[in-house]
Amino acid sequence: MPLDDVIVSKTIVEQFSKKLLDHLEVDVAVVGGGPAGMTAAYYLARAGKRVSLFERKLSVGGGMWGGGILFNEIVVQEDGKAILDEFDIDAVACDEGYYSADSVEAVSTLCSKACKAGATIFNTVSAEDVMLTDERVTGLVINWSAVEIAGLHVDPIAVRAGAVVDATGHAAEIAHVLKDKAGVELDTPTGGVVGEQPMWAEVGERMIIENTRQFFPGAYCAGMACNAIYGAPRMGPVFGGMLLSGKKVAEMILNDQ
Ligand code: 48F
Repeated sequence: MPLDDVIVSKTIVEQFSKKLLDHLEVDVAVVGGGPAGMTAAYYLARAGKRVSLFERKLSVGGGMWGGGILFNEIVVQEDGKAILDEFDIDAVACDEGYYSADSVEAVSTLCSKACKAGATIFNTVSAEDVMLTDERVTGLVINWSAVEIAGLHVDPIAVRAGAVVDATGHAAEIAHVLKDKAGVELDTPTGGVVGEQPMWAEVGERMIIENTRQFFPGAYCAGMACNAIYGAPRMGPVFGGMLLSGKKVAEMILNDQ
């Protein structure tokens, strides 16, 4: 059969439209496809939740691809290694308690496992706002990243979600929307986004687990966003905390829903 270019186009439009329609109401909407967001999406989907993940960029992976200064290796500690094992990501034992993994294998495997578990990833889509109903986050407002980048005046669409996860990394974008735009009080020591602290991996990695929380009704955080929201150190290319935070937020939501 000769290939018909228009049938190719029709197939894409039909299938994508179906996928989007199927995900306008979900149990959990994750914002950000870095290591924390993808880990959260995996555990939630594996437990049977309807999960969509929105990633601004063309590729998922966030800050994981480049390892440290573009040396594409990541470091995890003992706890993080257990998650790499669960995902079947190879890790090499280096100094005692330090493991290294290839960042490309790590990103691609997290992504593949999240998709195979049933999470649906929408790349090139940015969450620009939340739906806030009766003092609770009830969903996201999304638009094409291309629209955002071009600065076009194009209205977004809405996605209803039982829970929203801010996995946007250092920027903590959903928390900022809630604080700066909606003006609501977050469940943090200052009521706002406290802001991340300078690098201190030991404390940052410990705090990120404590800071993985529901910071406003319906809104949870995972990954570096947690330390940005609650005011804890960054940790550079140590990724155990990102994976553990993604797993913890999934467990919290599963417990709450
Ligand atoms: O930054 P990112 O990798 O966050 P993470 O999962 O991991 C942090 C580490 O990579 C690193 C670190 C380790 O020590 O500190 O930074 O917490 O991934 C965040 C993703 O969210 C996307 C962004 O493009 C990135 O891929 N993102 C951010 N804001 C939005 C968004 C938004 N409003 N809508 C959609 N995607």
